[in-house]
Amino acid sequence: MLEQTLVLIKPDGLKKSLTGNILTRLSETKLEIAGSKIVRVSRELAEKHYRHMKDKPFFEELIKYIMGELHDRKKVMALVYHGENAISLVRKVAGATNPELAEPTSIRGAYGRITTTGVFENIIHASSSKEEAEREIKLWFKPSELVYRIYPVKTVKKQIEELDWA
Ligand code: FUP
Repeated sequence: MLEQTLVLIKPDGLKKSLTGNILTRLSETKLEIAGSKIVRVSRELAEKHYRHMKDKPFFEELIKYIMGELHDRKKVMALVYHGENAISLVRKVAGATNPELAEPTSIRGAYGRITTTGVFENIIHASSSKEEAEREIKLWFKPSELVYRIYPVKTVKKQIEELDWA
């Protein structure tokens, strides 16, 4: 089934200079990258992304983690991978959520850790289901930022102020 999935290389992945290694591992899936960018994560975006974790005791730490406040590296790399069975292929290379239980050669198994406060610093995010992938891709990307789109789009007229080169 043709799918797209959201991958985030989290602030610890960037701080540890693992971007290249992670992209190499993800290329084993033979999926195509449909979009990519570096994002400074606002609290609003972080809370929307992790809305399903809202009641967890570690929610605040999780928000600080994805915003880069635990690593003094306030950015993530966001990517959309595109292709057949993209969601499960990327989840397999990513490994289990808990880096201690993740297969040692998976990205999380190889590079993740659990902090003394109990947060899983698991290096990357990968969408967990078709529904979550659609919600997350629409949250992180505009249609114009993707070279392949699998969700319907519409044209809207917007009058917005934006930065341009001076
Ligand atoms: P995943 O889909 O693998 O990202 O996992 P979840 O959506 O269940 O969890 C989201 C994030 O919460 C994980 F990336 C790490 C963090 N987490 C913890 O820190 N401790 C836990 O016990 C569970 C999740």
